[in-house]
Amino acid sequence: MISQWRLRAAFAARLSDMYGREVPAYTTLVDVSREVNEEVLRARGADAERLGSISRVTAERHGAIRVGTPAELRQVARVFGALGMHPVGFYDLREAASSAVPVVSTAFRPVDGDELARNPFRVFTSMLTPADPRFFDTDLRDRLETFLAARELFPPTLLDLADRAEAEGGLSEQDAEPFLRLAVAAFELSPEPIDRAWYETLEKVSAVAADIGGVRSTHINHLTPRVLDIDELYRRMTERGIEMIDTIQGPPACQGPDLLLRQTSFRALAEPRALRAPDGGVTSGALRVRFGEVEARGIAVTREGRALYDRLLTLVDEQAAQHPGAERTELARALWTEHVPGTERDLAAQGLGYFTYRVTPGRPGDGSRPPQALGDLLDQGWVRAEPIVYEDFLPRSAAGIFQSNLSGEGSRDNERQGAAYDSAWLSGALDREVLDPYALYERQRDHSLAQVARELELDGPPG
Ligand code: OOG
Ligand code: NI
Repeated sequence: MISQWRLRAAFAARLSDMYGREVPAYTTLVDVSREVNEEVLRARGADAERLGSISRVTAERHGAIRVGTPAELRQVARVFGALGMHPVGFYDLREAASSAVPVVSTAFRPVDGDELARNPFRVFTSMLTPADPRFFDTDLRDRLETFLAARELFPPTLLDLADRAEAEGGLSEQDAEPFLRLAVAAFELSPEPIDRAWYETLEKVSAVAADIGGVRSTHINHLTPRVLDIDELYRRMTERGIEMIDTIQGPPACQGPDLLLRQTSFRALAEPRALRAPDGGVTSGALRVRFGEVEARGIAVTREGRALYDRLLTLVDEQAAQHPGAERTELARALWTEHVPGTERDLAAQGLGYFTYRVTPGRPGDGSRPPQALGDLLDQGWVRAEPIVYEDFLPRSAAGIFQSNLSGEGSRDNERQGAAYDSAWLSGALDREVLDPYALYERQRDHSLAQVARELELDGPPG
């Protein structure tokens, strides 16, 4: 029996091989990431592995895919369910982006600490919103929904195998091979000619809508390795002549522990695609939709930590508007230095970051009883805190990544009321609960505190 995590690791590795063949610059990105990671490990030793072992980080990837309908999303959820990946978080990119990005999203990922440590592969998954009148009029919506209803993204054999893997916690060796082959193939770029007129109709509204609803299959949009020093990676990619987007999204580079998520990407490349003209003739064209992204992950923040992050982003926006000549990154760095604690200890003390706690091994016993308060346990060396890695995404960054790689702004009519979608709606559409990321981090922290209480025989978890 091949367990779910082995299937997940194999799927991620095969997808990465496939994407490297399709988009060779992605392979450069993976190579440079590995090079930077090895150097950081040499320079910083054990500290470099504070947010994940080097083997986890080296294998770590996230992918991004885009589908058209709730029915397609439910099928995707079955494929990822087979790999032990669950929907976590709701992202409304229609609101986060200024240009036309008519999608709502979630991320499929493992949720248990052990599973994340084995292989944290995650996929940011977006679904088109044809019902949103800000982007689609009734006629276009009808045509789009008819087009989407007629296509099949995942063959029934794949879905049957996926259901079996999910129900039984894995697959036999004999079933694993066809499952993996079909699953990877489902995300390969299709050679089937694209109806050019239809694609262009959608492109006028949104390049994302055309990428999703203009073709009869789906494909991986990008894959993202993890790097331990994203500023250094950005310099090296640029030195190699690969055109990167203008910025690194997320928190600025700062002294102190890494927080949340920093991401950047190289620009979408022109890929040859077969196009069918209205007269039926097929020509070779080029589309720019797929790219490579890289990310550095930091500590997961609490709701309060996240509110601080969002507040600082707004302040950066305001200051940048007041001082048009100023560098955004410099403004951000100054604000962060002023407002964000520079040590793990202060992050924990101010309730801004998530940590797990462990009893310090071999603490010399002087016979005294441990204190009950968490702060005292930490100060007196009874217990140590270890940061929890941020496993999710950031809507502003996601919108930035979408936008920086769009060919045009598209169009949206902000006078109209948008169609409402939220996490509960998405749970209903998926027929699976969309999990709350904060609840997952809290659960990890609370488990560790309960364990500390048991080991030190405290009166309940330390607070
Ligand atoms: C997804 C963009 C979001 C990220 O890392 O924030 C994303 C897409 O382009 O489909 O992948
Ligand atoms: Ni991404």
